[in-house]
Amino acid sequence: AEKVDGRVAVVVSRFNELVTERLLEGARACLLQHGLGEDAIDVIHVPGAWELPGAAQRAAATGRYVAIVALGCVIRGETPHFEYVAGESARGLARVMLDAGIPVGFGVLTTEDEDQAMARAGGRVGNKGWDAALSALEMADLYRRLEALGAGA
Ligand code: INI
Repeated sequence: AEKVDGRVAVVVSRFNELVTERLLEGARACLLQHGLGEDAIDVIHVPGAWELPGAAQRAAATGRYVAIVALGCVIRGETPHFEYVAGESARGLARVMLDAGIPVGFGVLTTEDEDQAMARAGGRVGNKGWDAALSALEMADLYRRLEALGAGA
């Protein structure tokens, strides 16, 4: 299991809030179960998935976090600009991850309808918020070990 010392920011969008609050529950449960204290988890809300990269970038720039978890839900059925919102959210988050050099767990659902979204937010297909948090922890641990290698430890 991963050993992570440090703080984690969970950036979560309010659009499709019924879904994203469940993703948040999953992510928080995962972080707590892996030994992070309540006080080591900062939850940052933004309006929609479009806003996730900007908030993640600012959070990373504080230097306060060993990892970021981004949570959102873009549903195709409800928006013709699905491709733009979902695509730019993913692209922006990938860029933050590489520019800032800290892991960004990707927990942005992109589905055809609300049923598929709910199934992945604590329903029959699991909770992608949990999965994104777990991946972020694994990567934070990996970065820490690689850094120790570089330092000759
Ligand atoms: N934001 C989402 O997170 N999910 C969506 O499905 C969505 N739709 O349907 O448009 C959405 N749009 C809002 C967008 O993320 C921004 O908040 C908005 O464009 C203001 O910048």
